[in-house]
Amino acid sequence: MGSADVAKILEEMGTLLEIRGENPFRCRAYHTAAQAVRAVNEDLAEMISAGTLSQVPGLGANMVEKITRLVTTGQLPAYEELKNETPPGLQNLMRIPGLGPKKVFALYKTLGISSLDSLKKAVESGALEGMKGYGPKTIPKIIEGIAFVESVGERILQSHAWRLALPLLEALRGMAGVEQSAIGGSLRRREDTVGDLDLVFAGADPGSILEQFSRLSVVDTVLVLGPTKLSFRLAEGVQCDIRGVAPSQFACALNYFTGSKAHNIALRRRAQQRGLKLTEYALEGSDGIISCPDEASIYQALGLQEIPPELRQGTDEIELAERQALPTLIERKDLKGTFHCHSDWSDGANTLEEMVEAAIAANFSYLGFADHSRSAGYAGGLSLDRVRQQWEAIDALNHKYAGKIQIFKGIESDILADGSLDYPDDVLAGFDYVVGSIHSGFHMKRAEMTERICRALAHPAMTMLGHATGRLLLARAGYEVDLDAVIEAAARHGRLIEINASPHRLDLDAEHCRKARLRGVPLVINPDAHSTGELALVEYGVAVGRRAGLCAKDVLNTRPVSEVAKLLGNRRALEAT
Ligand code: DGT
Ligand code: CA
Ligand code: CA
Ligand code: ZN
Repeated sequence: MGSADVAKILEEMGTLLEIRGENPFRCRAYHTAAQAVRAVNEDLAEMISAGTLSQVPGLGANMVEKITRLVTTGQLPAYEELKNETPPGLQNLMRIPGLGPKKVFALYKTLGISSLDSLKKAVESGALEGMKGYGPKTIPKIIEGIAFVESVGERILQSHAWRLALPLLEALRGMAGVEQSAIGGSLRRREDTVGDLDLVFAGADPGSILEQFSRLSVVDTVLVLGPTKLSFRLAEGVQCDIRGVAPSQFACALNYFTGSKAHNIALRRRAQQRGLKLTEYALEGSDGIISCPDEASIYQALGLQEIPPELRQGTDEIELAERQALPTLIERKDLKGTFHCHSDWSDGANTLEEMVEAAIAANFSYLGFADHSRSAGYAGGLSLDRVRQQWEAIDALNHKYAGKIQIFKGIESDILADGSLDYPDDVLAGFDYVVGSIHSGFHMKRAEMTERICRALAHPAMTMLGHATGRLLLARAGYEVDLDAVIEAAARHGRLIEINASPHRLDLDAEHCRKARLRGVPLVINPDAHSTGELALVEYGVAVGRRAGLCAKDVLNTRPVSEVAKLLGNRRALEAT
């Protein structure tokens, strides 16, 4: 178990204790420990064997013991107990934006509210009115929040789905008789969120393999077990469907269970038009089954270019594939650097130099820092003095790392309520680039919010718009904004728009990335990294770009450092005139 997983469990334990109204000091100890673990750069297992874990600031003996147990055994009974003892309804209430653990505990204690349903009833009966912290402004937000949680259902983040699905694929591959296997469904199409996991395999006797699999300890509840299908729930509730077919059927089965449903329907129709029949098991012609050893041969038999899973959306992909006109989609290895990264100068966990080293290891030839600006007090936003000190620190690093990597001086400037940026113009002009983001005042009217962002885009110092809607997937809807107008403003002023690759955001979304590309607005894939490990998140931004049909040339940070430096330099030269 890596430090990110350990930190997540400690964090969750702190929250569960808070929901239960435990001693605040005890709760805080877990949150502090989670933060400390997140900032650790070394391998936890190595630290444990070297006995150095207790030297990490913020970790008491009790925590060291718990972490050791987690890392060495992968389990922690105290955590399992806590989860089992906390009513799932209370944990569900936490998903409502604005309801933190303390509020959930108060609702439970004073009104006995322990589920979404009972909260809904309490709101409807007016029981919340008059309760501390629930004024006429808060209650409508709670109602909105309940509706949001209901609409989200049981979906999980793509990043979460990979963490669950890869070990299952490993387990499947480890079973005797499995000849081929793959992940399918929305996860293979790299959708932002995933409803359930889908795995496909081929073997001579799929039924007995499925039966064997159903007895593994990861399988919490079996829902369906048959000769070609196993459906089950994992302990945390997520559903997984596994299909098993004969080896000659693998490509058609994988294709079918990759979907999307709309793509499948369009592909079947195309087969019919050509006098063929495509099913989840085979492609058949009038003379019998057409052998398809892989997906490429299915598409080829239908007169199509092979369509990458990310584009299988049932929109224009078949028409493009017919004309051999599919875009050559961007790949992770096309990225040569990135721009929206935080360091411990604001709310990041790592030093500038640690981030630089990690960027070199990630094969980047440039790295831009965009720590928070001064209005973001909660996130350690940089004062004017700190900005200047950071520039000096970056100059020194550029000197030290010359020839290895170029470091750019950026800032993530809050877009203030009136659409202005966070520092005087002469300071803004000193940055190599400015990422403008909204971090406060989310509850504006649509027209007002659109005007606010468009004003920021018009500011001469502005380079790129950060996380365009402020959404947090499965947790918070974005603010109301007319993105078409924002894209138009970006085009008019020559600005860029970020694809924020944090798996919680993925904002701009694929649909609007398409629009931005058509309007000639370059996109930038940014990890919004708050630690060295999070540089790897760019992968999720690449997935969004691929679903939007972006090629390398549509994304600024596929350009080499010389070109990027020139572009940023020209921008500043233009402003000077
Ligand atoms: P999800 O799980 O909601 O994130 O989305 P998917 O796409 O993974 O959907 P899922 O798990 O229900 O089904 C996996 C694939 O199986 C789906 O993408 C296409 C195929 N499939 C499922 N039901 C149908 C159907 O009724 N018709 C057709 N043509 N294909 C289907
Ligand atoms: Ca699925
Ligand atoms: Ca499924
Ligand atoms: Zn940021």
